[in-house]
Amino acid sequence: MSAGSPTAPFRIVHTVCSHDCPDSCAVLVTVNGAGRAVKVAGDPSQPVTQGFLCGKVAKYLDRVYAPERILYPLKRKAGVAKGPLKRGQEQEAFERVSWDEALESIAARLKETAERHGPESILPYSYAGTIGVLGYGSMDRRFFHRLGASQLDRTICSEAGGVAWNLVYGKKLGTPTEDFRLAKLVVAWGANIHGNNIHLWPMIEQARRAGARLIVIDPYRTRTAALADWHIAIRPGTDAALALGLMHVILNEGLEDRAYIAEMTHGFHQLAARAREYTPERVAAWTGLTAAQIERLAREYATTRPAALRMNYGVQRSENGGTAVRAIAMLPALTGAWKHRGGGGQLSTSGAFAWNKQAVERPDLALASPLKRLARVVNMSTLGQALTELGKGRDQGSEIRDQRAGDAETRPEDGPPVKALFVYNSNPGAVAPNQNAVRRGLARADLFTVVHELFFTDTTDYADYILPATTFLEHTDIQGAYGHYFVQLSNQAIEPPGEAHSNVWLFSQLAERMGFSEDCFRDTPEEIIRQALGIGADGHSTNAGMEHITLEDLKQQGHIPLSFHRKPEEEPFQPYTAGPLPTPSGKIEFYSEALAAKGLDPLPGFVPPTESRWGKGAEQFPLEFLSRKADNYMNSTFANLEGHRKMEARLSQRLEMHPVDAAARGIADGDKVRVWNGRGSLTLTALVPGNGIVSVPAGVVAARLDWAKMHSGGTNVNVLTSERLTDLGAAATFYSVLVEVARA
Ligand SMILES: Nc1nc2c(c(=O)[nH]1)N[C@H]1C(S)=C(S)[C@@H](COP(=O)(O)OP(=O)(O)OC[C@H]3O[C@@H](n4cnc5c(=O)[nH]c(N)nc54)[C@H](O)[C@@H]3O)O[C@H]1N2
Ligand SMILES: Nc1nc2c(c(=O)[nH]1)N[C@H]1C(S)=C(S)[C@@H](COP(=O)(O)OP(=O)(O)OC[C@H]3O[C@@H](n4cnc5c(=O)[nH]c(N)nc54)[C@H](O)[C@@H]3O)O[C@H]1N2
Ligand code: SF4
Ligand SMILES: [Mo]
Repeated sequence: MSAGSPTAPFRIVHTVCSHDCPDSCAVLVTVNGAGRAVKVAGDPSQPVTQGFLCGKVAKYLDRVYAPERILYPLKRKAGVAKGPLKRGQEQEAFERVSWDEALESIAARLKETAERHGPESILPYSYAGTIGVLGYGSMDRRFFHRLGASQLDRTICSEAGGVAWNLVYGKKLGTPTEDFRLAKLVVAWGANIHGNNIHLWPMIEQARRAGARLIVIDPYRTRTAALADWHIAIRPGTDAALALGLMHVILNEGLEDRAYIAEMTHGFHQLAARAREYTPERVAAWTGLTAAQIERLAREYATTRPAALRMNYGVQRSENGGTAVRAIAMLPALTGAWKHRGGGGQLSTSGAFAWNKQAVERPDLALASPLKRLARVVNMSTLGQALTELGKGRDQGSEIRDQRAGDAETRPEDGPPVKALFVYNSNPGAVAPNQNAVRRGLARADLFTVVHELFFTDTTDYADYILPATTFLEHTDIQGAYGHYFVQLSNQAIEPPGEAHSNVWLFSQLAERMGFSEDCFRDTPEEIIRQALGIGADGHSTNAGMEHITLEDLKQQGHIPLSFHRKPEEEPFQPYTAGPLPTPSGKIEFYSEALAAKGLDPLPGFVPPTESRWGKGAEQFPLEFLSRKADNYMNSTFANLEGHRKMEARLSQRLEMHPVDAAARGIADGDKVRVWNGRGSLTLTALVPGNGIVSVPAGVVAARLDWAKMHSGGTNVNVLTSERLTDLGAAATFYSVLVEVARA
């Protein structure tokens, strides 16, 4: 399956899609005799990929061979100020330099910055451009630990939900994706399966052919919602109330599983007392549903077996989204849904992959840094503040620390201002909240910025140096998943174009220029893969769940299931059916002493988001704004490619409005509208459906994430989002935003 004969005209290489998607598809790349990739296809032998790719990656060669790829290291020309550049003309602001010159200059500048301002004045900024173990965080982490650079708290995506799930279950495990086909009821709760997690869809279709129903709980009418048996268009940010209302009905009607609760859970009586407060009538007033709907949903959920809950990260991008996820996560524990194969639920499967992170990331190298300790932590979801406020003596960190429930570490946040920013695997100029603050920070003349990228993004416009990066076809990596249980090897299929180099290569080279002498900076990708697997003397992994895996087998097979998922038919994996669990009580925690000890509510409760229809700001900005992901992009990735833009054209730069809200403002479909709040303003084109099929409830508007530089005004939806953080996990709140809209 891996490399074929070099003399054959074509070979097929096993790779893994490394985009930030739960599906982590096995991708077969056909490479011709000239070393050019000519086809990408889903691996039919991978049980979740099932031989197909999403629309975005089916067109992947458009990205790999895009004429706009950055091919050489570039340096900002003297006298050219940082700031938005016109598309297609970015090159003119930069001059080509050799890798040697770039690496020498960057190393010299980092050394000087560390000496003058302390190493913590250097901030790495990365997220999930690739989720391969090596590309996401290996040599880069070693490099920044050894340097003593600030650590980045990677909260922009899943931290609120992750912390919440772990408070309840101790570890992120879930119903195997393949087992959703056995469910009789699937509830997609804040999960756009059809748009963001397409490989779960065939399982649901199969379940429905056998009589299952699909219920979608989402304020927005996604493709998933449009295809559901029942779409519940809940008001944004009110999910904790709904979950507690369901508990109320379930307990009132005696639909809970007493035996399961007694054996597996902690704090049932406290939770029951709390749930008693959440009558269907009260919950109806918050969520916008009727009491009858809430009762019906509770009964259907609690009495259908197996019932599978697919939560994704939509719920937790809201101010109190952590608590909401906690409450929802408790539902299958209350009904004992985990006991029935095909039931239970999934937020993420990532907890199953016990990579040897210590060996890969080497946090111990911090002791060899000038700090001789781990560096301060800066929250990536408040990048605007970090670049404009840090070092001014204001301890904006305390708020962040207090909010980080379930996390005992001290996280000092004040210290020197950020003087150097090293961006890779991310496009903060487009994806980070409060874009105007981010831009003000990035534009600082005294900030030295390096960006390792494939394209001229919203972020490279602010770079001093741009370095060319690789796609997953061009480097080797190993990958787990957050939507299945397979370890997969991604082999390098083609040579990188021009002088592009991988993240591992870049930080290994930089380490050498910095004079870091530790051997680990010279590790090859294969050596790091062995370390990640914890390969022991007998050639097998020593990681829990991977003991049967050897690198040789992975090279042969491409994908290997984790040990508990090897015989899915004879020995199906059903998480949380036997204890003890890795929570403080060893049980599923309805009640959390850990939260109580921090002075936080130990039980889930509903608190309306401050930035919502119940907040003070609603007088001035009465509409709740969903700054959504695009179905045909991957966050901001692909938004520059013509073919992907065509697929997304119907909704690109549109503001989706309910006819009632549009009429109240004299807005008609196709009108140019200004969308604004206290943080910024954006011009979009109104989309007001005339056919009665509305995508958003009254009071809610929606638009999609893309590249800011594609807009005439040079900003995208994140000019409206805030740096306020979630209740748990100190994560971003992309779905708690108020705006007003008027005809432009
Ligand atoms: N096509 C495509 N696929 C992607 C991505 C992409 O950008 N495009 N991004 C990838 C990434 S990074 C991630 S993290 C995953 C995320 O995958 P999902 O978690 O599915 O992501 P979202 O689209 O943020 O949220 C899911 C749904 O939650 C809804 N929602 C918003 N607010 C609320 C609320 O208060 N309550 C409820 N019940 N629902 C709410 C949204 O309308 C949305 O339809 O998808 C990955 N896959
Ligand atoms: N308004 C709003 N904002 C959002 C979201 C939302 O739903 N709404 N979603 C949030 C979420 S869930 C997430 S996960 C974040 C995602 O934020 P990011 O992780 O920044 O995601 P992308 O926009 O995909 O940008 C990744 C960049 O990494 C580059 N890249 C890819 N592979 C490599 C590589 O191997 N090396 C290097 N050096 N670079 C590489 C890509 O070209 C791309 O420009 O966005 C968040 N922002
Ligand atoms: S983006 Fe997701 S669905 Fe598409 S190929 Fe990659 S892993 Fe598969
Ligand atoms: Mo994400």
